Amino acid sequence: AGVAIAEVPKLEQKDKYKVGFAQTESNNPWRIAQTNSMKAEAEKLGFQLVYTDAAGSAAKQVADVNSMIAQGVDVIFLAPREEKPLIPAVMAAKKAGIPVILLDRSVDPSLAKAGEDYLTFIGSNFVEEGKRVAEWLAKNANGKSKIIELEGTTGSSPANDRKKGFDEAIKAAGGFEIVASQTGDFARDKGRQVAEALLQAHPDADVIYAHNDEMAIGAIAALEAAGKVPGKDVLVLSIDGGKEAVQAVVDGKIAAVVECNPRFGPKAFETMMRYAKGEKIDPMIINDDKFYDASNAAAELANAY
Ligand code: GYE
Repeated sequence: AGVAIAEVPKLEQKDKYKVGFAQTESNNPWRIAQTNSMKAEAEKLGFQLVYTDAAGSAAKQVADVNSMIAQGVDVIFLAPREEKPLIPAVMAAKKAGIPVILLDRSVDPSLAKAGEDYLTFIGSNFVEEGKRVAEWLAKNANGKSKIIELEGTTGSSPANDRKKGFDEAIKAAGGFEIVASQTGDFARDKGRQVAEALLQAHPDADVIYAHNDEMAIGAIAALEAAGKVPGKDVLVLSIDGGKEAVQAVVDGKIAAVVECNPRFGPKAFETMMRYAKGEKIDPMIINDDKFYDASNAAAELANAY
């Protein structure tokens, strides 16, 4: 075996940086809020931002990172679409001497390590998010027990971990059954279509757990089209906490949402500059997530992205 360099490339201290941000897709309000937050912070600091949008393709995202390397950026912020396919991009940046900071999604921990191959992961604890949804359900199910799970993008860290956290906690709670679990790719219309098919196959399902707001909103459309009343016949649960979903909680259509905050800009750039100063950076920087249900949604609506 060759000699692996167990160190993240250094970052020089400078007044102005050229920074890459490799976004994964822009098909939902969460992604747009994240991009806007990154752009606003770069502008505030007077840094040049090289922004790319992989449009839902891991292969394009790898190419985007390679192009940033060729353009000589100082640092790369990467929101890896899936855990495994983005490993070559992380390794290529390391080899080129460019530190990588993972934003909001992670890569396979057996293939790339924080503090060695990339600097750190900044984002939510997705296992915990799924667990919080399950624990809320266990307390507030009112006899409902047959769950349809709409998974996020296959192979992405939030889909893997939101499933793990929820499934384990719901099993531990006892009395529930996940009757179907299928991907809706974190997308509204895919979520609607998958929910429609699964509701036909499992007409007795009375809970829908969606790994993000977009699929939950799609599922609400599927329920209404099937003549069911969301919030009454079927409890809908979600993660993200964007305005539209928090409004749906106010309206009684979504029962509860765990927030996943997309406003990464300030923390992302602050972390990068602390690293340049020579500070030690934690391998994981975990965001605090709020929780919305009927008890606080109206009051929190104005704060939602
Ligand atoms: O929940 C979803 C987005 O990676 C945490 O990706 C993020 C997720 C978020 O497209 O809406």
